[in-house]
Amino acid sequence: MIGPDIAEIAEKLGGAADTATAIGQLAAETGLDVDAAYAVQTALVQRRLERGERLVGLKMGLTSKAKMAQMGVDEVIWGRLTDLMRVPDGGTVDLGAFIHPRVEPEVAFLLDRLPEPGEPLGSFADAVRAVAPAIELIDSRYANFAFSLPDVIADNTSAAAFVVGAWSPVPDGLDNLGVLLEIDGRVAQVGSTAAILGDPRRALDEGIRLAGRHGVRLREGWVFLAGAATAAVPLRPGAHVRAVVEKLGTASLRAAA
Ligand code: OOG
Ligand code: MG
Repeated sequence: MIGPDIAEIAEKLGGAADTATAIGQLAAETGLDVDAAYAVQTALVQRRLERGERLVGLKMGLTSKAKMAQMGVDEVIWGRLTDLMRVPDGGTVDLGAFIHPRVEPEVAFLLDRLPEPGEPLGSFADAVRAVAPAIELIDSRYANFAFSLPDVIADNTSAAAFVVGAWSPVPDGLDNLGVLLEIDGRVAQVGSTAAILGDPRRALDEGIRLAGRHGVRLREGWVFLAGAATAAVPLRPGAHVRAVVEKLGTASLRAAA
């Protein structure tokens, strides 16, 4: 039997992102399973690298129950971040580049040297140099933001843009910090870092393990987004978005009017 055409699916998803035009789901009709979906993601990100973008990190998805419930998918997933996706803290994003953007509050890690394959993972403090509040802007390339697990993996887990606030040294506990997502000064979502796999540090273990299965190693200097602590909120023109994480501070962005 001939398997799904990885390059063709990556081209469709890449085209959808480039033109900010939604497409229909692809996995069911092409027989895409999780492994093939990661192969599509690799090809999709390769397309960006060929245009001169650089890999700058990894992101986790669906690490919180709120997100799993919102999206109707219940497995932890990971995707890749490139330099072009990064928006400076307090920066403005042009909504014309997106289909139906949503924002979610996250915790980011700045990675230190990670163990070689086979070497035991030392302490979290050895692997992570600093921590920061972050906002992820997700933008599914699928119509109505609706997808199956292989669909969202192929679509680089809806990655579109991200903002990282100021880095701080790793505090003692990261497992129960209050998280707010504010839109125009009003609280839109409330949560806790406990929502991220019980402790966002666990997201790093999962990221190393799951990406490792596909031969991807996390690199020193990379940004690691541990996953949203709350459900995501639609980003409207002119909105000012701020994520607040207790002890870590804030990250913000503005949507152009
Ligand atoms: C998939 C990406 C989920 C998170 O933090 O849980 C994600 C989606 O919801 O479109 O980035
Ligand atoms: Mg996210």
